[in-house]
Amino acid sequence: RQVTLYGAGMECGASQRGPVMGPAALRTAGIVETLSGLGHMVEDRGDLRPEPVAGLTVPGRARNAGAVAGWVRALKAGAETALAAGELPIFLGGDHALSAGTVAGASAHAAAAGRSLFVLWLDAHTDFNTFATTESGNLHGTPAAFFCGLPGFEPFLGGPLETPVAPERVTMLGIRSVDRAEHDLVLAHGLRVHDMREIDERGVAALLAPFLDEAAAAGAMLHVSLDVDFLEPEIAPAVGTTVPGGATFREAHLIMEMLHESGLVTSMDIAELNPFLDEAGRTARLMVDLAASLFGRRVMDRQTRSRWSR
Ligand code: DIR
Ligand code: MN
Ligand code: MN
Ligand code: MN
Repeated sequence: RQVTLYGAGMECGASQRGPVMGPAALRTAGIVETLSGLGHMVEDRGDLRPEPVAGLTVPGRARNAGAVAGWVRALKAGAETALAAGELPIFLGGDHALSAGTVAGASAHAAAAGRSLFVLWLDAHTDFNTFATTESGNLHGTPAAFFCGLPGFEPFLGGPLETPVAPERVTMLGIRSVDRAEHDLVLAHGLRVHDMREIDERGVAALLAPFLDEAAAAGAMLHVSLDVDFLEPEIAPAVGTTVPGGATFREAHLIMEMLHESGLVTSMDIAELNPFLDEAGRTARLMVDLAASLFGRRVMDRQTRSRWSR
């Protein structure tokens, strides 16, 4: 399958400047060469541009709603087009509001293809605020609520989302910062949220395995959305919203290796990289290395196919 890269250097959903440079940093860290070197056909399609959205005003605290809406519309269309063309698109962020567009596009494509969409959300945050609950006004805290079809997001598309993702098909790993109202919404909608405590106690493999088994049994598409702040800040400092106690290097790589062996991933986001906060590119390089694990890099060829082989 052709792997395609799309820059989505939005930062209007974030609190700090810098994510606009994320796509360039991932390219500089060698994402094209790394994935090509694993034997994939990789094509960098350059940067997407937001659609112009004029005169959009929203009640409440949300900041830059019009600018974010322009990106959401462009990314939804971009994801649908890429998937319809048989590509495996990777969206290079850019703040995490980008996933409102990419996941909406993936779910629209899945619905048209008669398949279900599963979403793996790797993040310190559940990003399940709405226009009504956001305390910060930063719309990167809302994309999961949007693509699960919660009410009040009409400004994003200029109407309702016609193909929401079923919340029970969303698994979140790495969670350790959730606002109060957001917490209640997540529980009410039945997402599978595994916080860091659960990772400590059970390990990432035990949490991820049943989700992948279910997605495989359903013949589903799988979108993976990776927020840099999923990771422990000591290994991934280049993000504006670090939270201590994140996933370790090996936990993150194990997830990527399992995803590769599942053969299920059909689209991906790498979100929230802020190169302005990086240390000599080490976070950008780590993100590229994680992508490499998802696309098949490993140390030893296994003698026996693991349960993740298909
Ligand atoms: C917080 C933080 N829940 C908010 N969210 C972040 O602003 O809604 N998401 N940082 O990445
Ligand atoms: Mn996020
Ligand atoms: Mn986050
Ligand atoms: Mn964020």
